[in-house]
Amino acid sequence: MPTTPTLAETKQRLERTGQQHLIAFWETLDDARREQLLGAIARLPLEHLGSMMSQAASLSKPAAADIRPVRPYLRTMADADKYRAIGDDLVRRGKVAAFIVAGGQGTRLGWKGPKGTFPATPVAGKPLFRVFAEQILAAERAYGVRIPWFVMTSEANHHETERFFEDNRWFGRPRGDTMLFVQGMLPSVSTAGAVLLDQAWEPAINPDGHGGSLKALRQAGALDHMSASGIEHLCYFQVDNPNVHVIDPLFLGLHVAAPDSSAEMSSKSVLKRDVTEKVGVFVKAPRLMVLEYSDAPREVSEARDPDGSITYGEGSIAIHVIGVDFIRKLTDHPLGSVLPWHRAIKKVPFVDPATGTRAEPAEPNAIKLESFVFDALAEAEGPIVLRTDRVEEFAPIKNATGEDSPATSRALQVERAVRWLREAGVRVPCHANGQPDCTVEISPLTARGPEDLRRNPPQKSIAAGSETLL
Ligand code: UD2
Repeated sequence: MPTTPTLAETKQRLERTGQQHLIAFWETLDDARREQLLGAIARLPLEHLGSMMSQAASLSKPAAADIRPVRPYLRTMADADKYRAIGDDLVRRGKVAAFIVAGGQGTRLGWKGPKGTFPATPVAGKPLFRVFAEQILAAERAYGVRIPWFVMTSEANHHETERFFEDNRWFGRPRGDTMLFVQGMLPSVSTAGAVLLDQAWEPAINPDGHGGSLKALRQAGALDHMSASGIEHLCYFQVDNPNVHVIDPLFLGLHVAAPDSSAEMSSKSVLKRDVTEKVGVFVKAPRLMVLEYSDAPREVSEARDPDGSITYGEGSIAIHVIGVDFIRKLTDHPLGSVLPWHRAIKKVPFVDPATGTRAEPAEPNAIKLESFVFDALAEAEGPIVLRTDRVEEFAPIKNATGEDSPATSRALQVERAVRWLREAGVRVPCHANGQPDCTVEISPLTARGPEDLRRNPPQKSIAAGSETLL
């Protein structure tokens, strides 16, 4: 453990980097707070802030003329079975781990705890973390293998997340097969470049984005752990999507064996619902990238092919497979990773160093820097995209109401369950408008897809108006 720098050393560093105001209240602090402040300052990348901010400010967006559509693989492709078998083999040989990013603050949902503790499923109200854990457990049973699960949290939710896993006895999996680690934090900075103080003894900090997950994996020793246990590929997903197929053999098979893939990084897409849907899309410019909806010129976001289909329609659902060696390559960098910095201008409460009063700004006053994991695609050799089906794999919970809310997610979860049951020959009652006349939930431990239901049908029909948990 490195020792905390002394006050004299810290003063010199603050003077060198123009951040002296961070110790403006030194004389008013007790010993414990002083120690806390020196430790917090020691963790700030003050020497690099200027270059990070100017890099973020000059981040260029591709011009419309340089943007081309991508050609995704389709689940219905002719040799899907061949790739599925390759993926199955990879999982069976213990080459694969699951990786969730769960460090976000989940402010839009308005849920007080970590988002993974949110009750998400339509009948049992299972929390998101349980849904994912049961999927992993089901895959472990099906393949007869242990699948480690890496869980990235942030300083704001780590302890609560850990307690939740503990209270739930690690969801029936061996304790050592789930590894929780904390992502990095960065200072929130005024538009003039001064690090803000959240309290007189505490700089304002924010999580460094899901792109920070790569550096965090390395710093937590997770990459070494993976290499030592033979894990070569990580199935990356977000905390907000209960319909994700955490372990998908077709996706894994394409990632390692598609002719144009070099197994560094692969991504899943769904077709955009309409041109105005607010999702990032995969484009080539000329390298594969995710173009955020806010960055897309209108002639790109609204372009249509002669047959009426959306030209740039491959929406990103934030599901990737990432090679462990590729993460090592990306994180061989003095700042932890080669990913570019993005900036967001936000309202951040702060203590005014001149007056000592804490202000709640009415207007955005601060720059938060973060990096995005999908920017790694531009660094990858031969990244590929697999288009999947929206109902099958994308039921995000982001907002309290309206689009991408718990209600829309539950409806999609039911729609998928009904689809699986019908494919397996189970009769499902419906209303005159075709909507199912039942609420049904299929536990990942009951079936990982319609094939499991076909092999092992739970019942012949579902009762009208029922709430059924299978
Ligand atoms: C993300 C994508 C969007 C689309 C969508 C699909 C970005 C910028 N946009 O939008 O293009 O693919 O998802 O659902 O990513 N997280 C951390 N640490 C952080 C920040 C986020 O772990 O510092 C996690 C967070 O817990 C969540 C995920 O990353 O699991 C997505 O975060 P978000 O809610 O900020 O992204 P969103 O929904 O705006």
